[in-house]
Amino acid sequence: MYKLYFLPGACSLATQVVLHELGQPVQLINKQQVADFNQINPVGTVPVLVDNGQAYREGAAIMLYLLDKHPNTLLPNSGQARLQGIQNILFANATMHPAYSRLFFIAQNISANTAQAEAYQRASQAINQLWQVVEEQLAQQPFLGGAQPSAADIMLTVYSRWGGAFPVTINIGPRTQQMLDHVLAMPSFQRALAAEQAQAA
Ligand SMILES: N[C@@H](CCC(=O)N[C@@H](CS)C(=O)NCC(=O)O)C(=O)O
Repeated sequence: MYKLYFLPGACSLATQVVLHELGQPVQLINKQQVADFNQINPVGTVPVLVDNGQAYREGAAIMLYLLDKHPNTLLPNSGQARLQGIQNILFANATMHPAYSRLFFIAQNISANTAQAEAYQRASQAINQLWQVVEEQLAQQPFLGGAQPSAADIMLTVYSRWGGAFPVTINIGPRTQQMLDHVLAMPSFQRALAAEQAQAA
């Protein structure tokens, strides 16, 4: 069985949703309850996936590892469609995620009120531009990967939930909102949220 180190609501939620989509049992371990997490990941971040005693780090790499290992419809197997799917995963993990990470950074590191307000404003502007890119990509298809949810749609849905924790206005277009609502309602997503809550209790 896979082991997944997670933080409630963090990007590791997308890894858990994908494991459910793949029909893979997973043991969840809350990072906050691990005495020396830096032994597991020297960078201190989740997700960390353990498979057969081997620890895998970095969300996008973990995603590709799992999607290559188990048959699925979340990432095409070959050709241009696969390249586009990988591009979408990297857009989520390496572009959208860091744009949201700025909000967490501001909350934790900038205390002066005016500086904080300005930083939030700039950071949310950058996020909104990225959501606009997503909205345009969804003009021809309901999900980033086409007719059905892809790994990147799951990742973006996890990140979309973060904005509410900060004093910012995040503008999400109607097509994107429809995609997010669909992914959020997927049984695998709801199961992952419930499993995180059960761990916190
Ligand atoms: N590039 C890393 C970034 C992961 C990341 O930033 N994870 C956040 C949660 S979304 C984290 O673990 N932060 C440390 C903490 O909050 O203690 C990855 O994709 O795995």
